[in-house]
Amino acid sequence: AVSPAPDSTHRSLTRFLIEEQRAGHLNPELRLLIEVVARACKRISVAVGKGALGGVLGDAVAAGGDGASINVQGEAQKKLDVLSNEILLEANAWGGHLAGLASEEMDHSQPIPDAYPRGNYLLLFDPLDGSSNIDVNVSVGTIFSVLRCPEGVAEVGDQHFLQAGREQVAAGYCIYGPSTMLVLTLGHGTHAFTLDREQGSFVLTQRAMRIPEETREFAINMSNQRHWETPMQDYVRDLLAGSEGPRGKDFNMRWIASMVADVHRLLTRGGIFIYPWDRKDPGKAGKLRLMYEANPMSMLVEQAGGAATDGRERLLDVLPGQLHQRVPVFLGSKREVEEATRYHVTHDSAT
Ligand code: P6P
Repeated sequence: AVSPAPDSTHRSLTRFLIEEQRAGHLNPELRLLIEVVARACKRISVAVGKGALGGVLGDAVAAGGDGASINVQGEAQKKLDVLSNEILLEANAWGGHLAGLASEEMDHSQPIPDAYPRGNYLLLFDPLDGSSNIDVNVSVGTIFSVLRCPEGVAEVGDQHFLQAGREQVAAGYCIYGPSTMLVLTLGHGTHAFTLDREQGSFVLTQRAMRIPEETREFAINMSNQRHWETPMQDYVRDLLAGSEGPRGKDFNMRWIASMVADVHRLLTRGGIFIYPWDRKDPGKAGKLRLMYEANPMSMLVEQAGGAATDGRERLLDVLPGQLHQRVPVFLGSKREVEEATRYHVTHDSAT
């Protein structure tokens, strides 16, 4: 029998990472980090998949037992938020590949405990993004970002994480949907792996994802429309005018309100995802967090041929001022992101 051509065999994540290491795209320490995060995501997938049968739905209870537990974002934590955070912390403590971790669910970053060896990387994550969708059985996900720890740091603190998104050495998410998929970039393309539950391993199912440069699909929460700034109002007005307006084509809208699911859709078939600044919370620059939501998603999108801005400048060039800062997000099909950004830049230069 003729053996299958080398590329016809499904590659496991491990084989893919070995080949990337051989290509010089990552070193053994970073490979271990990615494999540990992927293994933690498999455990989160099992917990999420149990739903009501796992006894982990609903709000986490505050330590004192009275009322819901509230995180640093001021949001009620779900039991699965806390569980997912613990799974990622425990999985990454002993490996020796990290100098510290930061999470949406933790007020401050944490150095690796003294009991374990320390490595050269910093891991940031949103352990379970979109968790308000858990209770209504909608896809949610884990988002992660990897930075290098600056040289000669004895004890990692928040300030060591404050690097622009262009400094990321790897980024990815795991989406817990009808299938569980890990989408990953090491700076050489964006690649998708599907969890084979029988083997318990991620299998490469899409190498080098490409986002179409044009799109007819936008994702935004329209209920905030009256709170947007003028260029945002103008841009969406023209989208809604469709073929009868200046854009000359009709658009469709999707909003899952789970960033991982909305971004996975546009990575797969194109689209633009927007969470703009709004005057509902004028003190906050939008709702999404720069370090562990916008930056990793922007790297994945750019590596797939898309674009990402904060409405004015490239998102990966935004210099962070604090760990949990928020940022307006425009990302997806390159031409559409450029068009939405043009409305903002033109408006600014005219005022
Ligand atoms: P809204 C989920 O809570 C999240 O952080 C993102 O996953 C999602 O894109 C956004 O907020 C949804 O926000 O205001 O539409 O509920």
